[in-house]
Amino acid sequence: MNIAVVGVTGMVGQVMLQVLEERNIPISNLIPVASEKSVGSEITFKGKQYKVVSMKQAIEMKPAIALFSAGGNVSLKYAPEFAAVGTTVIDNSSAFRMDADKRLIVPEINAHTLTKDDKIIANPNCSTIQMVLALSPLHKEYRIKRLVVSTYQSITGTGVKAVQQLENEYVGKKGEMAYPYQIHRNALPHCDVFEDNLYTKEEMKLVRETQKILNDNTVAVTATAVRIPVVGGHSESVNVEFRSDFDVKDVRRLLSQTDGVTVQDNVDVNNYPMPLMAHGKDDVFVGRIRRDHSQENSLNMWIVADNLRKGAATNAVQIAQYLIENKLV
Ligand code: 11C
Repeated sequence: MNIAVVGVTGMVGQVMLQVLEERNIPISNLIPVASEKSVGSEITFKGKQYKVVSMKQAIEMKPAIALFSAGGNVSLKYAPEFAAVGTTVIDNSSAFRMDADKRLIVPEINAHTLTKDDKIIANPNCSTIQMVLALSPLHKEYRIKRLVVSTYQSITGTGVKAVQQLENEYVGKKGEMAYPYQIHRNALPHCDVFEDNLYTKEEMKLVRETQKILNDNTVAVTATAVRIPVVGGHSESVNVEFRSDFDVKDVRRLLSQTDGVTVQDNVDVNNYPMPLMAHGKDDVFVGRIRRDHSQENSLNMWIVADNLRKGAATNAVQIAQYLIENKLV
């Protein structure tokens, strides 16, 4: 099977290669694609060298699957061109996520809705993926009424320019700024651009994408997304109000039975999820599970995941794996 990785030189593209390799996806020919300035350079995959090709060359090769992570504009322009030659595109940008005719997939939750006709499949935003994966089994059992989420997001979500900014600030060096302010020793209540409603786009993704993935527009969501000087993963403090009551023990049991979720919740030994330990792992880690005594049927929890893995590359590769295993490509 020919698989293209579009945006192969970017942070998510690089992790996509790692995950494709780790999961032993049956690839007869890898097609690494990047912007014109990288065309002709070489990347290593499974110990073999591959030349980076242009978008046009990649489309001519008609790959079965193209994993896209090169920004929304590239996706808007080229994903339909790949789809037109029969390629199934798995797009990590926000370009198609809210299109009514495009699937927004977290495989453990809704891969079963995919068909051969889905030629452009959207990968959700990182902060949404980790939250919905933990919430989906609880929604099925107790029906979520409202979510209040605050995120603590890794600079790797912004990209390599932000990582460079933090590294420069750490050693007191001047350089290009990814953010309007210093990120070292700081917290910016500002992820992505502000919308007219005074929320950021990142915050509104948590609202809209959650409703779409849970297939339930009655779930009310309000979010504050914060960038912190951390690499390794996004953390989220989530307050959940359910329609029916629950037992915290059952919540822990449901979560520990959920594919892709690891419960780390023993405060007696200071056991709780942190981005430092989630880094490089594919699971979503959940801890600090406790009843919210200020309101009925309510729960607090802390959710951490590697935003470049389950939040992006791993989720996309899992979609590819599902398509291959179910002969949908
Ligand atoms: C962040 N969630 O951490 C973003 C990065 O819509 O896929 C990914 C943006 C997206 O800033």
